[in-house]
Amino acid sequence: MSHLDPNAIRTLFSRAMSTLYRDEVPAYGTLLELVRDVNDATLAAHPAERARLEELGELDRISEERHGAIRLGTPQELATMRRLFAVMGMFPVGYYDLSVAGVPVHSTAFRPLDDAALNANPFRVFTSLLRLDLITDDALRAEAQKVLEDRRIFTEGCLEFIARAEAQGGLSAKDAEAFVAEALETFRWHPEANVSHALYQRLHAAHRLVADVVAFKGPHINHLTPRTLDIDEVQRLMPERGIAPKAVIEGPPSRAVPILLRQTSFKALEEPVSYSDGVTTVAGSHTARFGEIEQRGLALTPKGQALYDRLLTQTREIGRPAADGSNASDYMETLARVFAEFPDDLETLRAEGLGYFRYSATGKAATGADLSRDASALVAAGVLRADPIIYEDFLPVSAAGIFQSNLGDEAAQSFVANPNRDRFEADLGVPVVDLHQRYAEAEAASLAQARAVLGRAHA
Ligand code: OOG
Ligand code: NI
Repeated sequence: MSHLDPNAIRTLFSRAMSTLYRDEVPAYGTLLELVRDVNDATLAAHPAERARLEELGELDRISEERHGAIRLGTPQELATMRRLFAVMGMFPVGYYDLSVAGVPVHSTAFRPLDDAALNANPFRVFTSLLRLDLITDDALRAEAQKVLEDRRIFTEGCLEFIARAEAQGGLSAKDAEAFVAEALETFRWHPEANVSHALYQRLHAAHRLVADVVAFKGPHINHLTPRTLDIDEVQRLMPERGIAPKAVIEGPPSRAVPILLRQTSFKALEEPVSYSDGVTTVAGSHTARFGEIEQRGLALTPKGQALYDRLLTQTREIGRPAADGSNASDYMETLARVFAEFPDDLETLRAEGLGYFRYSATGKAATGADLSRDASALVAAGVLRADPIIYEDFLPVSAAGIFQSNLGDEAAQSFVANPNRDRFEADLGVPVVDLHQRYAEAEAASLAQARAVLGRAHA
């Protein structure tokens, strides 16, 4: 029996998630329309960029979702989630400790690994695991743990399809469709909470995020994120469409050469929820779900990442963005000023080893002497070209900013930095893929291949 390509299963899944979420969160549909309008206007104004995207085959799915996010409660949930995403060709890349930023979770991103899979569909899911160990109230921690251990977030059908995919090495097209329908149930919103109103309030007082994970029957998808070609413009236009953007865009400032990842979101909506202790039902609300947009750029080497981290720290020492937006323009100005130190043309970024590049032969003949020269010399000689490798991962400070702005505007609680990657990987059941290694390998492979092409042409 032939199996459906895991990339195709991922596309079935990301489209189903998009439909589900637009249905559940109408403001998200409004954001998607705005993103599409701004992308259309940007492409119309920049024909060369349009032609480049067309050549890359990216044009027809330009405004589709690039990622989503969930928050899990137990190690078992995380381990099963890893198996579920593997069926769709998504694997855990990177370890993000968010305790530093006052959010009691640590995270990874399940995503496709190689270029072909990323091109087919880059959809990723930023997946966090609640760290009950950071909750200091022993009694509350025990109660929360009990609630989490008793819940079942996967349907029986979903678990059967995962096992079948593992046993057979894949799923038929028919099974894949049924699997996606079952998997969708895990990410759905449940307006009936899993706890009493009193317990919800205690969880909420410990940390809003604890309530968001523990009080519900499943890890509702808390946002989806399409790609925008002009994030500043979408941020500016959100209020005109009746949606409230978070105070600032996370990540680097606007630049000639985009680097890493810029993100912003609209603030989470207050939604009706009913709480029950088994006898009485209480009507209340919960704030969790929002919409986000992203714009990606050059992946940075460890050297480039260190420069980014230093400049971001420097910016935030001058002033952190306030949740109410009161210092937003000051913050964005400081960010731009401090980041002036970061080279902003492709040639310098490459020459200084700040970013990762994909090399290819231009078709111009190389001389015998050329063959032994280094990549920079070959680019200078016009026989090789270097294109930026796009960053496919996340940024911990930005992720914390996205979390915070959607947990409400009250003061952020802080925890002592407390990464525990070993624990996370033990819970996950596998080590996470190293974030930099993938880019370094892609660069090296492209260079080796380009050199081979030059060598053959010369021989
Ligand atoms: C995840 C926030 C992180 C991103 O894009 O950095 C994230 C969450 O709120 O659960 O999605
Ligand atoms: Ni996100």
